[in-house]
Amino acid sequence: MKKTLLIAVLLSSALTAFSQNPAASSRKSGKKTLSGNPVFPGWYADPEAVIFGKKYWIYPTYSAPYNQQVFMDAFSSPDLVNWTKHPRIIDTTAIKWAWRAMWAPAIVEKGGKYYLFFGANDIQDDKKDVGGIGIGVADNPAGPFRDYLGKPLVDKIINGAQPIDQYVFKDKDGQYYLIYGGWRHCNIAKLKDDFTGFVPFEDGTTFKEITPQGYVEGPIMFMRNGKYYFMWSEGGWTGPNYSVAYAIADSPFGPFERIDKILQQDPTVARGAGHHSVIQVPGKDQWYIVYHRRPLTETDGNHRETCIDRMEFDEKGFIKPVKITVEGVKAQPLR
Ligand code: FUB
Repeated sequence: MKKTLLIAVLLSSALTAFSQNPAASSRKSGKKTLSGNPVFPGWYADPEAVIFGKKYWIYPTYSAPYNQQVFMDAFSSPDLVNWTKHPRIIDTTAIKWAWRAMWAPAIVEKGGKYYLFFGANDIQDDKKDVGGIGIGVADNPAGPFRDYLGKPLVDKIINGAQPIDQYVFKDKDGQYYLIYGGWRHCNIAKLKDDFTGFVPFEDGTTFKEITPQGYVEGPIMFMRNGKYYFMWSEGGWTGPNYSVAYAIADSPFGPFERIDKILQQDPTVARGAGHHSVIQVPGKDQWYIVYHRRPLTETDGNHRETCIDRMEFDEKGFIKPVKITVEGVKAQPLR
């Protein structure tokens, strides 16, 4: 082969390899086409991901020592790749009874208002400690959120569940449920229409325990093809083995039988992958898992970062094990 031809062949194959590497071509064009993981800088855990209008939003816990957890930031994105920080959407100056450990936000929009459910104070003894699950309300997803009730919505330890790690699930009939609980117990309760309290179930009880085997904390629920998917975190959140497992049922009350673990550490990528939420691209069977994990170089329990990866189902509807990545996900603008 002539020298010039050889150079041309080598150049062309190098260019092909470059264009097939999204991270490299993204860097070259200056336009980010992959989110990368973490998707934004800083120590942020327990991410609640939602779609409001044409934007993705993530509401995480500010991951720091408990006494410094006196506010929450939020992040919005048009495409999962480019994120804007909205600082201090809520803080304890607006919530008189909350003073530390503001954790695990869960947000819903209803009637043009945004309701941000959060845990505060990490109560250990409901006879002595004030705190539990509260609600902030705002006219805008970026806040500022003010105290909706002036007191916690749940301030007792019921069925053994610490009042933390709330998730608000809207059923197909429009009914909203609060699903929550730490200390290896999970409860479900029917929310009143205006979220000011609960409606008892027909048997007279208000809180039903739906704890599956292995459950520790961080519950979420969603529907796909008429089935109720219940997911939760297992293991200790400060350690490497924190992870996510799931169950499927025909009702939001279960029974939920643990199927498998689908998110966990990868010793070549990160440790302690857990406490997640999921988002579905509207109108498509395309899903993302939004979770926190700890960089391999970090051992401090609070050093948790928010990441996004694809979540896929097999033909029977089971969730496939998630591959956690450094490159994250491709741009997915909302239409
Ligand atoms: O971020 C504080 C706590 O860590 C959460 O409430 C738990 O679920 C764990 O992620």
